[in-house]
Amino acid sequence: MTLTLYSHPLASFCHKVLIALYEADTVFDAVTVDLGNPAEHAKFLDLWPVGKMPVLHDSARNATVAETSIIIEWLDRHHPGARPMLPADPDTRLEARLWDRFFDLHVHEPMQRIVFDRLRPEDRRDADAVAEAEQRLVTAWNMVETRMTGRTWAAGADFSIADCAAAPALFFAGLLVPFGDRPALQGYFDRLTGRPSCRRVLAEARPWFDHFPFRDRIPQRFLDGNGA
Ligand SMILES: N[C@@H](CCC(=O)N[C@@H](CS)C(=O)NCC(=O)O)C(=O)O
Repeated sequence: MTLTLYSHPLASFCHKVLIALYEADTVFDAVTVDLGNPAEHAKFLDLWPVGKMPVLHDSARNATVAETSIIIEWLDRHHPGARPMLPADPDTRLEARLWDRFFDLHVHEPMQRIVFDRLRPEDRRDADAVAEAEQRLVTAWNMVETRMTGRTWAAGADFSIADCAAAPALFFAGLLVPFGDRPALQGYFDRLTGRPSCRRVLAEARPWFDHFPFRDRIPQRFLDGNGA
């Protein structure tokens, strides 16, 4: 197999790349990496010393590709599938890149802060940092509500890299700071989680949900498979 993705079914940034792979119907080998296993962790650090998942190996070009946005661009360029994730029009492509960055930096990142804080022992938690991350998510929700009013996808008319970034970020962050009365954001989330690629990723994550510290907030439809 030319392509190997080193990832984990519960890891939200891995979901972003898996969605792109499933959208394109790209064939690849999936290697599940358990970062909690010291031997596997050490092996993964040899591949990408930063230690962040996912990482793609492309044996056809003898290339190790990291960072989700770069992996998706690499796939579009070297293994184009049924649907490109980077829009062809340069201005729309830039918009897609902007919203990809937005969802990674202003939704996914504060979500990770809150989750990592919860995984720490209680006496090492940082309530101020959590409150700040929650406030960033409120700001993000207001921005997405404005952006998605009258739109189907985040950039251009078609599903793109921006939507790959949005799906896992909204799924997990929405459990921490609810969307509230924001119909455009809620409608976008429902479209994303109804998409076959996203449903497949959530179905593969389901057996691992017990390891997520806010599992009790996951709506029942995602736990029993009706929403995913
Ligand atoms: N900017 C990176 C972020 C990747 C990332 O944060 N991955 C998480 C999993 S969702 C990870 O590997 N965490 C392990 C760790 O921090 O030790 C990307 O887009 O690929």
